[in-house]
Amino acid sequence: MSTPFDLVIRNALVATASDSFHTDIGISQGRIVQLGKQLNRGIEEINAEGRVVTPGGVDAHCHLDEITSGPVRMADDFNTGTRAAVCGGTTTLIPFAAQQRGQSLRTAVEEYRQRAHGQAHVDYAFHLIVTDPTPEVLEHELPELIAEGFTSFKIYMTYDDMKLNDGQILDVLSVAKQHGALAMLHAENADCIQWLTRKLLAAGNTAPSFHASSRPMLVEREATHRAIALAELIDTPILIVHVSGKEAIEQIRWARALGLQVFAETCPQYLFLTAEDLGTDNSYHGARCVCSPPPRDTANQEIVWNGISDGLFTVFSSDHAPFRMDGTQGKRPDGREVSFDRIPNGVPGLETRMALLYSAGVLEGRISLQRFVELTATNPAKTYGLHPRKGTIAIGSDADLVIWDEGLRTLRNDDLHHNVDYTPYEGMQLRAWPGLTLSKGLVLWRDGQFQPHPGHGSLLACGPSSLIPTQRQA
Ligand code: DUC
Ligand code: ZN
Ligand code: ZN
Repeated sequence: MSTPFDLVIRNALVATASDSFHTDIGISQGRIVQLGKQLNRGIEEINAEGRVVTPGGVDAHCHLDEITSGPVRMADDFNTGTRAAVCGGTTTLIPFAAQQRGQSLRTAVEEYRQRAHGQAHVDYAFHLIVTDPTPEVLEHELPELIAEGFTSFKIYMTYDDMKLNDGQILDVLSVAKQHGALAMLHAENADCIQWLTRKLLAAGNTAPSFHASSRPMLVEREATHRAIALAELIDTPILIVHVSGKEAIEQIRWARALGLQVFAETCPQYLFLTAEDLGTDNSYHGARCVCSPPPRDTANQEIVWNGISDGLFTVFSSDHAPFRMDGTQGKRPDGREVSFDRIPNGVPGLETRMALLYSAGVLEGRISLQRFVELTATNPAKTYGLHPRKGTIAIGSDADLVIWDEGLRTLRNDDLHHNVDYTPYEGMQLRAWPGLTLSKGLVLWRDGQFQPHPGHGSLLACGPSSLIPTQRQA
């Protein structure tokens, strides 16, 4: 008698980025080893009859346990962040190892490795954040880290403690080109934001709602254009992160029309929130939705939806940046209501990303199931060099899967598993939620129950991005 599979998922309607097909899925030692009908028995079997099965989500932009200044602390570490991810159908995360100015990049990576070690329920990789591109970083540390599997890095064009000037950006892009890495750009014009902030504060406009006025669309448009020009000068691909609306999208379409390799990411906050969620009065409630770039308006939401459906966007990420509303370490530093420019930036979204797009995208007819899989799993895995191990359902891939439950439900923070005390999407009607999440063959979420396995997740080394033509790689 043939050896049984460790697990067989029967009668699945599997969706990949290119197809949908009915199949059983045979899993052994954490990998998909066979696809086909009427597979041999498994030691364990799950019947997925009538249900859609997609690859586990790959969230390629989230912030966990980052080192912050003053009293502020991120609410999620690698344990609670990956817990929330699993319960929302995400099985691979790519958070950041952020260099602090004056610190070696290598030391930063070691610090984040330690922070994550033994904590994560699912696999993760790191993007680097380069804030101090010294000759040592550019000539030695970055090339060595790229060779070790840290093949992407984020460059900030704003935030005083992190931003690079144009010359520094060119330096980092040139290392990316030479060594086959991918640079991700946070595109907002720092000087314009600073100037507008000064004026707003001087006029006594301190409420969270003024966060949006201090970062209008044009500051994002200008920086997006500049990022594209800098990348063009170096002749290297870039990815613009968290694109919020029309004017930035126009720049990206323009660049693409010229044949430049400019990729783009958007996030749930630009589909489901508007600047009105930051408040229309002086109340502090809107602090919960303060993130950068800020949410825009419903017309911009529609334009972002167009980019979701017509292929403009390469990846759909959460930009989960977890800060609590209560206590002293989150949106109220030291327990105080602060002016808009001092509110920690970010919204939680690791757990809700997949279900929001599945509900409002697939089940409301805006995008196909294939495009959903492409945006939430396959493209992020390809973009950051984790495909085909991650991001697809294929023989040899890790058995990272989601079995979907369709049916109306109301989104409540009380039902979520992050360590944040709110969700910006409280009360929204959803049409689906993951019924079961499998990570490397292990059931971690089933019928509303989380089955913890801290340490089940390990650090992945990323290969070169599939978006970068091979002749560019060193
Ligand atoms: N913006 C960022 O650039 N990072 C974290 C959160 C945010 O709002
Ligand atoms: Zn950013
Ligand atoms: Zn971010």
